[in-house]
Amino acid sequence: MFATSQSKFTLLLTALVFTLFSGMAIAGPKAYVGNFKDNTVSAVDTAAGTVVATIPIAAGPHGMAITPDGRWLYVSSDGSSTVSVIDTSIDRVTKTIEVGKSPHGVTLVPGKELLLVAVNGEDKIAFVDTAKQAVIATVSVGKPHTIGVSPDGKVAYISSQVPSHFEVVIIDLDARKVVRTIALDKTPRDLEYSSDGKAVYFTKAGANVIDVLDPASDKIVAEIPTGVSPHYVNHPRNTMYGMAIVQGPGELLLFDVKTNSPVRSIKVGDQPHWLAVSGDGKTAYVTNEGSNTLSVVDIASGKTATITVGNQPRKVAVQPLAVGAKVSIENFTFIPQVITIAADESVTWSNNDGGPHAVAFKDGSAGSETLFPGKTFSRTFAQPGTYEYYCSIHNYMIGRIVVGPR
Ligand SMILES: [Cu+2]
Repeated sequence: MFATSQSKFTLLLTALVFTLFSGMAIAGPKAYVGNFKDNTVSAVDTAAGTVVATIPIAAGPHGMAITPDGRWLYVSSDGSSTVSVIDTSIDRVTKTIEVGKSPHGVTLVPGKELLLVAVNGEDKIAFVDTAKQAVIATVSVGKPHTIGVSPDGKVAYISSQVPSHFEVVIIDLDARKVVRTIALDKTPRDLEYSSDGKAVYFTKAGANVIDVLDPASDKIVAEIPTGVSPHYVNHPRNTMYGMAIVQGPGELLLFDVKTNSPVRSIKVGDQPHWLAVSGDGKTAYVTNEGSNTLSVVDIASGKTATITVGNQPRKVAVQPLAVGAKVSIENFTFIPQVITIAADESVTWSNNDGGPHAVAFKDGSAGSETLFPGKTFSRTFAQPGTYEYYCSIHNYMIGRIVVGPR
């Protein structure tokens, strides 16, 4: 009798909790914006278009890099000597790493647990082991600003801003040695290695062009005309066009990466600074330092929307759409909340929490038994589609598997 009424009560409570939380939306990937004047980082939910957290950070948020799974964000502070590590599942700084005075650009090395930091104030590149969260090596480079790394993780190209000795410095990352330098006539600004590995792009102060360097020959093979004061430049992942931020006219310039010629200019805000592209390559997020906004640009149509962030927004990074097959259950949360896989791939959930959880699907298809701490559950998804799921013990814990074509 007692057992029955207790289980009835549990059922009722579960139904109530489910009703309360079933209206909760799954958040989109987040964009992170460093507000240079406020010493904060704004976390923007790109699905809702709203700032969902403002994270205090050491003075002068400068370079930003986000891990491919979208979990960890690294932010250097040029008014300080640290790189802050933000856990994006809680939007808080969980560690600060001492790297040396006035760190500028930060870049993750593909395929390695390695973050490179341009320590401008101490004329060196710091190699940060992201597992140990500590500097494990340094290589001397004069006044380094930004770092582009080849997709195979073997070489880094660095813009070096030593007065009247401007150059691009090339480091062999395995040997941890400077192997070549390329002399320049003007101060290099942003430098990026294209995601397809075919070009290194950079801009220079006082030159209204994008320099295109062929990493196979280390020769400058083209100069693409821009408006006044080009800054960020790259050919981001999953995009058809190369992209540059042109500060003078306040524009996002799209260029053809085969012919190295301009295609289209899209008006953004005042004094734009940087951009990041969504994981599907469809949307560009542009910081506008002069208008304290983030422009959200639909690349295909050129349509823009605006989100107000903090003061003097400079760098921006966007969580990629997490691709892969692993969901970690931590702190009553599925991390990442949304993942995309191809049909016939499987997903494994690991309970890394202190108590039991269980995976249940909204369509009623087979979920897991109760997963005690340390236990895992795997399921293969044969059919493309969107699979919403939740924890049958804590209904407010929700997630989504997006299964694409084979
Ligand atoms: Cu649970």
